[in-house]
Amino acid sequence: MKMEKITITETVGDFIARYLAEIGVTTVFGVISIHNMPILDAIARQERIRFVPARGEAGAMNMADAYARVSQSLGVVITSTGTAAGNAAGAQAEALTAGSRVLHITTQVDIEFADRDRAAIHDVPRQPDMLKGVSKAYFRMWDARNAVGTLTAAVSAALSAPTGPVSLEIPVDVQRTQACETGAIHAPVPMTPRAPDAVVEEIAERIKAAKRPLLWLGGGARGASKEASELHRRGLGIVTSTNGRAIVSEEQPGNLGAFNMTPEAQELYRKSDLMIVVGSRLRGNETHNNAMVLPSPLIQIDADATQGGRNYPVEIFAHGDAADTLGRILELLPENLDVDPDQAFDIAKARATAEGRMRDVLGPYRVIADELAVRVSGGRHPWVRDVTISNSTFGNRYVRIAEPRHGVHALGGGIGQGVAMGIGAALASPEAKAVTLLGDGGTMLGISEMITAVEEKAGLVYVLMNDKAYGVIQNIQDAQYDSRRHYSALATPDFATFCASIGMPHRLVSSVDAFADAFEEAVSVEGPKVIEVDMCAIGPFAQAFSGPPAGAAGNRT
Ligand SMILES: Cc1ncc(C[n+]2csc(CCOP(=O)(O)OP(=O)(O)O)c2C)c(N)n1
Repeated sequence: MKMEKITITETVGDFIARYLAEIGVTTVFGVISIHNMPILDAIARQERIRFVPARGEAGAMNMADAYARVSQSLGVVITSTGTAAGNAAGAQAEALTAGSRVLHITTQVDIEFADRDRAAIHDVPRQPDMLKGVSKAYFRMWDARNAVGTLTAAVSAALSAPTGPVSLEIPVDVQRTQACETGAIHAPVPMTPRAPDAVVEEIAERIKAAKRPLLWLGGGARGASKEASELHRRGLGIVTSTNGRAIVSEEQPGNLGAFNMTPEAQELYRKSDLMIVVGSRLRGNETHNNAMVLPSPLIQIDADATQGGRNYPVEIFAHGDAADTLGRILELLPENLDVDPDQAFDIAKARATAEGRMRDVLGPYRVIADELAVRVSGGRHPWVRDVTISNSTFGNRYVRIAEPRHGVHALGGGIGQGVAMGIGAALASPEAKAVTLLGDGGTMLGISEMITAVEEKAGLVYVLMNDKAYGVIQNIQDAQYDSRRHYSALATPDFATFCASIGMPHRLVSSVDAFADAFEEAVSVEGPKVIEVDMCAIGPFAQAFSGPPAGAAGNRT
């Protein structure tokens, strides 16, 4: 093979650090280890990237995930081989579920020992299999000559629709070798699929003929706010998944938001003569496991070809980018559609009814829900939520957000990711603090990252709903297991003492009337602060929430 002439200027570790900075990465999360030190040492020496040392790889992954969601750019996490990469896997499952643009750079033992089960330190012989299970795509940088190609491919894969976390293994000896000279580094440009003209034309015709058309927007339509809002203005009603909230402003009366499973929503679906689902998985917990009847005909637009007709039979499937496809449909539509003028009023009524019913369930907590509902969107805060009753009831649907990127929650339903997600969201939002809703059970999984929040002076308000239990589990035990409350009582630290020991400001709220003042104070101080809501002092919700599966009466998780 003819070797090209190269000028050796840096190691692969140095090159990786330089590559990331050149393509615009400013923040990287991770945990240092012998197997990633050539990269992290280079990041530190080059001083172009902020490295956030997390307490664990799961937290680092959750931070990178939330950072990616809020910044709408690449989130980067660096872990080590074996246990470290495994620690990140649960959090990466969530990034995969959410389709987050995450680059997971992990490592490998020296290439000579990799995949051979030769018992090198940190070796997991089938690490690639593990990574493949939680990745959109998996890559290995086999040697220095692969460096620019593999990095470009991995970043492109993470950013291109359908977006998702990508794992890249870089063996430690490869990191240490001299890099090959490369040309200028170009930031990868995401590729988006384009729906065929004939399909776009057919969808436009269907819309023109419909009297009560509805647009169901999922997280995949987050980039199509302008187009979806214009379709709404021309006459389409809006309903969203929890991840598709605020793509069209929820201040619009014709937007049902994520109250998508209530009896009133189902009545709207019965009356509708066309639904177009854009960028949504139609998840089980938002469709009664796909048993909920949606309007007919059903049309689907998705950048992910594998999703075509997966959960519901559809008449037309457009494989295309949401913004591009909706934009081209708009060009074929009249300024105002000839639709039933009652539909927008029916939607407003359905939303008000659902919100009223939800507030009734809250009992005393409606004071906190109302305060957050106004403050979160008004202050343009990212709204990060762990899996806790307060999110399942008011957080997921009632508290409004100003922009879709502000909504961050565990789509996969895994508890314990909120503490770290709050940090990632905060670092991606220097303009407004990330407000982060936690349960005490979830907090225990991520609590070590509160130290990271303090160290990084992350602009955060943690609202910790402390009921000293796995509350939702106890409610399920009461409803389905004759109140046998096994394993669901929870010993937690005294949070005030814990916070004091790590330099985290803390305030206990024992009456709902004290919440507004505590919140005001927390958003106005620098850095993070915990507001602990003492639910044992305040008392129960008016109605117990017993989690999924959802009854026909309304939305659950
Ligand atoms: C990773 C993970 N482990 C376990 C569960 C099961 N689970 C669902 S909710 C919950 C309790 C959460 O408790 P807490 O954070 O205190 O919130 P609460 O239910 O009290 O509102 C548990 C254990 C889960 N969803 N995810």
